[in-house]
Amino acid sequence: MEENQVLELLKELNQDHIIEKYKSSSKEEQKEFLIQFNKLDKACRGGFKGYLNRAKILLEESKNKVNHFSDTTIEIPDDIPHIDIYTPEFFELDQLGFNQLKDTVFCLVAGGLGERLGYTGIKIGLQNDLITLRTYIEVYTDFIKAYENRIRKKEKMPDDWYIPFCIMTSGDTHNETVSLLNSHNNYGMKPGQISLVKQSKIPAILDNDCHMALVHDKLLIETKPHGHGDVHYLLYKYGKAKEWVSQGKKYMVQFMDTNVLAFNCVPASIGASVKFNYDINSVVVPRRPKDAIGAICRINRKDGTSVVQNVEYNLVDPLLKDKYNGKGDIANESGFCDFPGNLNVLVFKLEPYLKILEETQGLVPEFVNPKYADESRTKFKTPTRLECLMQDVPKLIKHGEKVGYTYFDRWFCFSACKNNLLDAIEKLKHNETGESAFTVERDIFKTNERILSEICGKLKVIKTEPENEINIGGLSVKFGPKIIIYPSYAPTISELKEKMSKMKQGITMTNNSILILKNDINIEEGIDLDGYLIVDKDEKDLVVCKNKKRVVYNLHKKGEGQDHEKLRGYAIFHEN
Ligand code: UGB
Repeated sequence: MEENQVLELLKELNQDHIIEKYKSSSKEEQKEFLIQFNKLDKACRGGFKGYLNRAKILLEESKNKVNHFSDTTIEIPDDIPHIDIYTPEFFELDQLGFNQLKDTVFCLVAGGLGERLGYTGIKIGLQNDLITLRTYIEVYTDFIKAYENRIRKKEKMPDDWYIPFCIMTSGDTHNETVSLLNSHNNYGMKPGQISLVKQSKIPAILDNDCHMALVHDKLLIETKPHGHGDVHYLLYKYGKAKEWVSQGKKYMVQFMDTNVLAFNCVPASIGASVKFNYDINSVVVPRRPKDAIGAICRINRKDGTSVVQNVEYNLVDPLLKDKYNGKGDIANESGFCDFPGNLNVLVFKLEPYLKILEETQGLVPEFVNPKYADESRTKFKTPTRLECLMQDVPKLIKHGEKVGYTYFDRWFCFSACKNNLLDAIEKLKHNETGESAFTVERDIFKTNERILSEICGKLKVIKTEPENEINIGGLSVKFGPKIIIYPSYAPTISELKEKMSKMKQGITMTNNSILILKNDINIEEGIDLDGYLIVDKDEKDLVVCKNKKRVVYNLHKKGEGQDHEKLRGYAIFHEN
């Protein structure tokens, strides 16, 4: 659009404050504005006109507190299969899913800025434990490479075969993602294996009249992220879903940026999609009150139909108060809510998914969530924007595609890094979930300990000395035995269990020891550990390691240390 068309459109859209600013700006600023305006017009679905029209309707509804659930009743969805990880059913699904991995693609949504976390870099570049210092992206690519390795071990695959890995970036994360990938040689992925799709930010809105916000009084429109739901539009727009279907790929797993434990349940979730013939399958776990995860509810409509869907966390409390228990988001006797929680680990059968994209362009419904400045609900505390959610694809289906949910134990597959240290401490003190860098690190060790002892029955921890325990902001945090299992050692729980079952004596370790298992190796006899041990080659005899090496956790003063240490409030040092 040329200058006069832009100004006309601004007039039509009731943006006189921008026209005024335009007129009082320099030629240089005007030029920059016109470039931005044209880019944003393309980025918004339906251009500025479409975007602001939709915003107007949604803001009006929000102002009037329109309740989209008014004609509905809410029930606990009671038909979600609970996959008991201790039973043969889990291993059947794990194996079934593993068999599909050669025809599966992975898609990571990583466009979020992580405002609650307050990390300076992109979240996938953050170290998820301080012992190996592996970043999130490193662990994810390690899983994909380990899957490929095991598939090649089982069957002959063409040399140029790989599991495609797509990453959704955004204006906030794209450049850093590209440079992270470049500086690590794409983490050993093959040429063409990683594809990036970039979401655009969209205009921020000042008030119910849809005046657009300008950046710090400059002649530039302020922009904000549109939400992770953009992933579907981008997979449509860039032709990725179509490309994968034409390559014969069958399933796609979508996942979020900071939950490495999700990979414990990925193969079994694909297996559940196969066994129950789900077109769309979401992983769910027990949900704690006030958790920042959506609640999966059965919604019965007035016309007699019903649907099981995610109710996003900001809506859970008022909805349950109004429609369910009169009390809101509270715990039952088990300490959890009656409704399971969403993890955004989504498994799609690709053919029906592509059909949905072709019919809808992957445009999941938008919503608005303004923080109002006062009771009149006309002005906002900070500019707002429309958002959309990746878990809302079920709202697009028209042909009876089968939507399912698969329920796992929470400790097994969920621990995300979302909150800064202070917020996490406050949440934990109020018995809420911390979801921060130190809770993820603690949970990785604990989960591996439980998998080896409870699921594989092969770990004995001997308490000989005090736990590594530090006091973070008044909270006592125990790290216990630190076990790190690389995907290269066992990319699936089935393989881990098999390897462990062949280990004659199993693993005995003291409660402050560190054990790292790496590479596709076999340990025939077992491990007896009091210290720090990396096992990365075949071992026939009992591996006895008594080196008294320890990892010591040292509290940091506020703001001290490197960024990934600041986020945790501590650093480690290796003691000999
Ligand atoms: N993301 C993008 O790629 N683009 C965006 O514009 C925004 C985000 P958040 P939140 O299991 O923990 C989700 O902000 O609000 C990426 C689910 O909606 O962490 O915590 C971003 O990079 C909720 O139901 O999401 O809520 C990240 O990878 C529940 O599943 C992902 O999207 C919850 O996560 C999520 O972004 C959870």
